[in-house]
Amino acid sequence: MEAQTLTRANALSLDERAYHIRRKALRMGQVQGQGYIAQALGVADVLSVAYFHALRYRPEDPYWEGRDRFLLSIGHYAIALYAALIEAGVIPEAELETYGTDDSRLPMSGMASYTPGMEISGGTLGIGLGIAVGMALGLRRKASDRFVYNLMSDGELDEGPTWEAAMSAGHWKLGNLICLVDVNRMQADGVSTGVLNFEPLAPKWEAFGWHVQRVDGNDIPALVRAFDTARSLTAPKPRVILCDTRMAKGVPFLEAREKSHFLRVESHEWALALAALDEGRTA
Ligand SMILES: Cc1ncc(C[n+]2csc(CCOP(=O)(O)OP(=O)(O)O)c2C)c(N)n1
Ligand SMILES: [Mg+2]
Repeated sequence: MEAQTLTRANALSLDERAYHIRRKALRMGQVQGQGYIAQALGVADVLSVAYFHALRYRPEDPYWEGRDRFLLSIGHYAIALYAALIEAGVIPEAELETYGTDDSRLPMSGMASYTPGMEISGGTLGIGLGIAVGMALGLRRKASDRFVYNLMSDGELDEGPTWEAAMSAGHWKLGNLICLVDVNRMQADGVSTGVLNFEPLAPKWEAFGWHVQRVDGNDIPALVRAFDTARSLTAPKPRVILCDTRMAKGVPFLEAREKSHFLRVESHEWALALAALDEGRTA
């Protein structure tokens, strides 16, 4: 089954997967007319490398015990993960059209009980890493060789429980835990470092006992190298990949929007957004 996952990954390039993830996120945004679209476009390359290079999973059996766990600590990024799960074949493509509507399995905030492949429920920021630490400890006790990935945002660096969890992971030397931080430098109230300066970021994680890498989160080859390093390292310590991403990456007129946390897009602009994405792809 792992071989099947690899075959799927090889069928299309990671660039193409990221492009498909962006297109699907835009389509879901269009269904609602608004949403956390800039985050989805920004983190699409990270998700492409996660789901089509690194993670072990069975699309037809999302709760397979042998899967790597992928936790979405940031419930509002659900649109991004849905796009990746649809691209990965975990969720049927047609469900994309139900995004955020009544009775949909794809609510606007990530809910574990609604959606296959959604490991935890989101909404309250700052708790994903603590859950990931617990899962990593549990897998270690079962002598499992699977990884727990936790995708979190830079806004969550303002939350105290993040650092309690980070300290615990260092204390327990959780080599099976890989944290991905989407450093898009933005949060609801404005520029992240203006709200609460978290820099210098790498030394903070290092001081908590983590192996730290900082990469351009929109550079797929760099992400592949970082994931490979995180997975192959023998040092008994948790690993964090700080991913510097650009919000709305791939759609320049949305990249230029200042209020990027929750984008409202006019009905005529969706076609323009898709055209801009396609143009960037062929350029
Ligand atoms: C504990 C908690 N506090 C506040 C909020 C409200 N909130 C929702 S999204 C958000 C911004 C958090 O920053 P980040 O995730 O970096 O924002 P983005 O990059 O998506 O703009 C906030 C404060 C929340 N969901 N949970
Ligand atoms: Mg942010």
